[in-house]
Amino acid sequence: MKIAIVGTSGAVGQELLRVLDARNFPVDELFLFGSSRSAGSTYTFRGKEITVKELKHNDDFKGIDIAFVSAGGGTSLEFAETITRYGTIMIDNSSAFRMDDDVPLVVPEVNAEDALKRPRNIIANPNCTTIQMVVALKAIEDISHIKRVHVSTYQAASGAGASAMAELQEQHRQLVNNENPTISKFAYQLAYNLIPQVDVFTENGYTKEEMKMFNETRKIMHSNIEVSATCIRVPVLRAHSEAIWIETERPVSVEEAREAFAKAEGVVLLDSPEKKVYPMPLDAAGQDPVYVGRIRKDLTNPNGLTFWTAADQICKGAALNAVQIAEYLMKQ
Ligand code: 11C
Repeated sequence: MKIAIVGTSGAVGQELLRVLDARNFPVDELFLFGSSRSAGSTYTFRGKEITVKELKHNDDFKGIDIAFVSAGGGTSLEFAETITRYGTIMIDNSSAFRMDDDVPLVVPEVNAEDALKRPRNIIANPNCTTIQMVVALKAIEDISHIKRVHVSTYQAASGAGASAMAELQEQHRQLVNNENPTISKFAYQLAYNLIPQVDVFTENGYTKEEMKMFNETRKIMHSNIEVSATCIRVPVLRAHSEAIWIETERPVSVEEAREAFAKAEGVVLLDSPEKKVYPMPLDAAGQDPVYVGRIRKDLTNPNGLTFWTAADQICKGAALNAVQIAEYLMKQ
C-alpha cells in the first residue's frame, strides 16, 4: 500500500505515524505532506527518514492508495480534488465533508460498510466526541433502539491541537511560579478551570461541537436518535470523557447493559464502583478502547439508563478510527 499523511506535524498526524506502525499496517511507501512551513522537516517511520513535501496542486498523489488528511477543513476543501483525482481514497479528519450526502461518515464498530459507498472517494472521520459516544451507543442500540440522548462532555486540551496541550502545560507551570498564564488557544485560562464552550456558538444557542454530536450521530447510526449535548473544555491533556443519559424504546436493565457493553466491539467495560473501578481520562490516554462504566438506571425515567465513558481523543477520536477505516477497506 502506498500511503500518504497530510498534516504530519499536527497531533493527529503524529498519532497516525504511531498507530500505522503499532498496528503493523502494510505500508510499502509512506509520503508525508504539509504546509510550506512544515515542508522539509523529517520524520522517521519504521527506521526510514521521510521528508515532508509541501502540499500543492500537482500530481503527487498519483499512485497513492490512501491519504489520511488532517490539516484542517480549509485544506481538505481546497485539496480534495487534487488528492482524489487519480483514485486515491481520502480519509478526512476534518468536518469539511462529514454531512455531505455523497461522503460516508464512518466509525468501523458501527457502520463500517458505509465506507464502501464513496462516490467522491472521500470518507469522513467523525468528530472525536461523536466517535466515542457512538461506539458505546451501538452496544445498547443493538438490544433496544435509543430514542434520545443527553450528554455532557469533558473535553481535553488535545481537541484544540498540540499547541493547546502545550498551552495547558505552560499555564500550570506559570501559575505554580506566580506568573500570568498565557491565553491564546482558548477563550480563557484552562488550567484550574472549565470552559463551557467548544467551538463557536450557532443560532440556536448550541455550539458547533454540540450540533456535530446531534447531526453526526444520526448519520452514523442511520437513526432518528435525538442528541442534546453540552460540551465542556476541561484541563485534561488528551482523553475526552462523557456523561451520557439515554432513553431506549423498552427498559434496559443495568445487568443487560453491562453484558452488552462487555461484548461490544471497541468497548472495555470498567464498572466495579465498589472497588472504585471506572473510566478516567488519565487511564484512557494513549489507549485504543472506549472505556465505559458507572452504569445505572436513570432515576427520572424507567426507560432511561446513564453511564460514563472515556477515550483517547487523538487515538480512537481521530487517528485510530481513520486507520481502522483503512483496515476495513483493505479487508474488502
Ligand atoms: C475538540 N472535538 O475537542 C474538537 C476537535 O470536528 O474534528 C475536533 C473537531 C472536529 O475541540
